[in-house]
Amino acid sequence: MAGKRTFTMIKPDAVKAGHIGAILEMINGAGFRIVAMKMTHLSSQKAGEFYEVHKERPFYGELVDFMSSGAIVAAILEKDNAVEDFRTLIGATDPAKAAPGTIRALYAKNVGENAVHGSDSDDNAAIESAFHFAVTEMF
Ligand code: 3AN
Repeated sequence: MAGKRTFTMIKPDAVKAGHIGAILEMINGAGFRIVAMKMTHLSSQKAGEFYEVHKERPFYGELVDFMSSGAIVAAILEKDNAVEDFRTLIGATDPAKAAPGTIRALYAKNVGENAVHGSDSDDNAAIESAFHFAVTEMF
């Protein structure tokens, strides 16, 4: 059964460009409830741990540098079919291929600096949520 929660980050490019409000508006408008949220700055060590699964990919170093280059907004979102519906809302990894009207089509710069993260499975949503939030920070 599809889960009810997913995890997202508004990435440093979108935070720097002033898109936090517009992106949260789209998230709420699509019917997601915010369960947890914080603005924070990942150290390169923390960013490296978060993206450990991509360690062997050629862009890993670039990704870790980018994700630790400025503040992010981390959040847990709730909705039926959360993981899949959120990936539809954000669009393809490469904004040039993202469907019109998706968050990445509107706000991402390129495949690396792509405005938002969205978990790719229920298991990863739970792991990523626990990475950023204590149970007492989830409402
Ligand atoms: P998604 O975020 O859509 O699940 P993944 O899991 O393939 O995409 O990649 C994780 C992150 O790695 C992306 N959000 C993006 O920031 C970065 N990334 C993916 N592909 C590339 C690439 N070809 N060059 C640079 N960065 C990339």
